[in-house]
Amino acid sequence: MSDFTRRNFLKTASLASAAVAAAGLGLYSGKSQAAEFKLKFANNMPITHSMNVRAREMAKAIREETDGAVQIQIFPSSQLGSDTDTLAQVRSGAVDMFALSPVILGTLVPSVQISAVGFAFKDYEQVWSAMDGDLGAHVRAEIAKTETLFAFDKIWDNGFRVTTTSTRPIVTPDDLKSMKLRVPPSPIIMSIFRAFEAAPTSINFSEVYSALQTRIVEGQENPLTLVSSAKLYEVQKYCSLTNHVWDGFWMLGNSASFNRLPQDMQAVVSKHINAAVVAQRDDLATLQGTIRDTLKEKGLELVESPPEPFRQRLQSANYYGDWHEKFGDAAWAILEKYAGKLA
Ligand code: X2X
Repeated sequence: MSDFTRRNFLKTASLASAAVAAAGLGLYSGKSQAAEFKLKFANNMPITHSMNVRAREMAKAIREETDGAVQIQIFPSSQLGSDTDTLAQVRSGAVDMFALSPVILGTLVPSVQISAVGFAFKDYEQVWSAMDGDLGAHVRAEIAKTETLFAFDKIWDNGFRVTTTSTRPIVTPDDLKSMKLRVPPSPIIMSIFRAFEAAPTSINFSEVYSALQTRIVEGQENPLTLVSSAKLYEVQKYCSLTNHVWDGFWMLGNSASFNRLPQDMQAVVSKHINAAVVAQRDDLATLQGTIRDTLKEKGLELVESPPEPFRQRLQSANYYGDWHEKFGDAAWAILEKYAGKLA
């Protein structure tokens, strides 16, 4: 008998006579038991994205290890609403878990955007040391201050954001001038493209494909792996390797929903979530090897955009100075501990 089955048995036994408890044993043991706890997990990624592939494995492992007591239902592709809507739902508890990028969570908790400062992280070694280290811990503490939300330990990978367009390639910052670009509902992403004097407009990811298709905007910016899995290559021509911001997805939980679970079940859920995230990071790392060829085969024209002129433009627009002031000296020092001096 597993711990969870045993506990259910004891619970039953304390409520009823021994004879009823004995019958109850048959009811509670085995995997056919009805879920005691159903948790809704929402995200904006396509069903084929590594996040959702690993989330399905994670849900299965959690169901098995809790003998069916905890059931996680996955809602990919913004099925429950746009990111803005779903953020409201996870705050109210209508959704129990939500994978959300720090750049969008910044509309609620501005300080979490610190991981998305432009051209801060040079590579994944810096990213994971920061996010699994003190920078991640700082941000999770900020999220916990909301009291309604918390973040699990590990952040899913989205990737380094690049810029796709249908009208012209982006090689230097000047190419962005007045360009109608979709950005997520995100203060920090909005600000970087304002510094480049583009014409950024906030659109939720669920609307991006159609906004590009109908040419409401000329371009958008997202990691190569997502340009591929969301098939944005079908409605874009150029892909400029700007790599301006690293992005991930915090696995947010509604605190009250999670606290309803007994502590041992909480531990099982956290363990499998963190394991799924680590595996998903590896999946995207493996994909990096072939993603450029995949996108070229789909007809995208890949363009190099050397970072230095972009970084200089941010310096002269006082982008680093402004964000340093907003995040504060202490948080900025944590970022620079991993990313090196930024200004
Ligand atoms: O909306 C986006 O661009 C995405 C999918 O990258 C985020 O969730 C920030």
